[in-house]
Formats: sequence, structure tokens, C-alpha cells
Amino acid sequence: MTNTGDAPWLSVIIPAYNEERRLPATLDKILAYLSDRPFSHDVWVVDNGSTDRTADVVREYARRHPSLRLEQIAMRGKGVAVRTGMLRAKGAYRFLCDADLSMPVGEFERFYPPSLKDADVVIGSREVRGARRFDEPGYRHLTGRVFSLAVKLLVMRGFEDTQCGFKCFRAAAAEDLFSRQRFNGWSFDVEVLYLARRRGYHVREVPVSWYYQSDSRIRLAADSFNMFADLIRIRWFDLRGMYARPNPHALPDS
Ligand SMILES: Nc1nc2c(ncn2[C@@H]2O[C@H](COP(=O)(O)OP(=O)(O)O)[C@@H](O)[C@H]2O)c(=O)[nH]1
Ligand SMILES: [Mg+2]
Repeated sequence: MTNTGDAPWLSVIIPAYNEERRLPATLDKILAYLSDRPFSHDVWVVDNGSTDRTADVVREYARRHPSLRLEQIAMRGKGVAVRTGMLRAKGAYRFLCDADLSMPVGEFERFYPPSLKDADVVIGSREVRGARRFDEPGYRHLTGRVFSLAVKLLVMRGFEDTQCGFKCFRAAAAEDLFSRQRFNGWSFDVEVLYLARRRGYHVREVPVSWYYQSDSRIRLAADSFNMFADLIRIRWFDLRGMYARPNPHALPDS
């Protein structure tokens, strides 16, 4: 079933930066999977600043798949791309999915009803019991664990893996959280989860089977430094009352 104007049940949001190579396989799997589901859906690819054929790939697929949309914005960063998708999409559930689809698409259903009925936010985790990781180089896992420790020390306890690229939000939670969060880059996940806690949403971590994909968009040294700085900014922003009301600039100009 495809969406014909009314809000779909599920909106899938895929941030994409120079993903012409990884996107086709991902779109094939997701679109095939969704077309067999009993619920309505749409899929949003949010491209900001790709210098390859990412947008053309999406346009080609959209000709055959009316549920697929291309959203293009000028500002760089995964955070602003995800925020734009989360606030523009209308799905009752809004599902973030990285362009490299590093988890079997069949595991999508762990993130929404009937699997999980009363969670507002469901996040994939590569660290909780039942999770499996494949092919990940030791240094990447270690970097992830160090970041996770920094999150615990500087921001909040209780999450083993804030950075997994699969997260699902009930519509009201998506709108509330993404209209408040500020980061445009990689650390938006931590900020959103901090706000989710702070605002009393029911957050669940579910295990995923995660397959490491080389060819990351992360520049490990430079991005790690910025991400640590952002962790400190979260508490500072909160102290200054910046999360008390929606950010008037949450949606960038197209
Ligand atoms: N739209 C957009 N997406 C981005 C940007 N940076 C990263 N992404 C996307 O974020 C997701 C995760 O990136 P990836 O390179 O797989 O990171 P890793 O899995 O943590 O190594 C992918 O879907 C990327 O295309 C950006 O600046 N804009
Ligand atoms: Mg990845």
C-alpha cells in the first residue's frame, strides 16, 4: 500500500550524503519490504550538499515508486538532514534509517507496533543483550565505546549505544524533540535522547544485528573532537534554557 495524500502509518527517513553507490541496494530492500507490509508508508531521502549523483538516483527510483520523496536542503550535516525529514514527514511513526542499511531490513519491525506498543522512542543498539556486530574493525568499536563512556560521564547514564543509525519516533515525540534539538552534525542523536529523557518520553533500546560497512562519512579525528565538544554543549544549552521552547530555525530554508 502506498500513501495517497493522508498521513502514512510509517515514514522512513534516510539521510544521504554522497550515497550514489550505497543507496540503490538500500532503496531496493526497503521499498520491496515496505510494499509487502499491511500498513501505508512513505520514504524520504534527505540530501544536503552531495556532490555525486545521489539526487539523480533518488529521482530515478521515485519514477517507479510514488511513495519515495527527495528532499534537498543547503545546510550540511546528518543532524539537520534527519531533523528536516522528521519534521516534514507526516507518518504516525518516523523511522530513521542510515543509507548503508547496516541491519537486515526484516529487523525494522522490532521498532514499532505490534512489537513495541507503548514506547515513544525506540533506538537500535549494538550493545544490549541480543545484539550482534559483524565485521567491525576493533578501532571503530573502541572509539564507539569511548564515546559511549563520555556520554555517560558528561550527559546521561542509561544508554549503551546512542549512535546507531536506526531510531523510530512516534509522531508527537518526533515533532516535540526535533523542533527543540539544535545540533546539525553527528551528535544530534545524543541531544535528542537527552531531551527525550528530560521530557519524560518512554525510550526503549532494542538489539540489532549490525553489519559494519566500510566507506564511512565520519572523519574519525575531526568529527570525534567536535562530538566531545557537543556533549559539553548539551548541558550548557539546557542550563541556558535553550531547550525550553522550540527552535524557530529548526527547519532550514530549502
Ligand atoms: N544528508 C546527509 N546525510 C549525511 C551527512 N553526513 C552523513 N550522512 C548520512 O548519515 C548516515 C551515516 O553515515 P555513515 O557514513 O554510514 O556513518 P557510520 O555508519 O557511522 O560510519 C548515512 O546515511 C550518511 O549518508 C550529511 O552531511 N548530510
Ligand atoms: Mg554506516
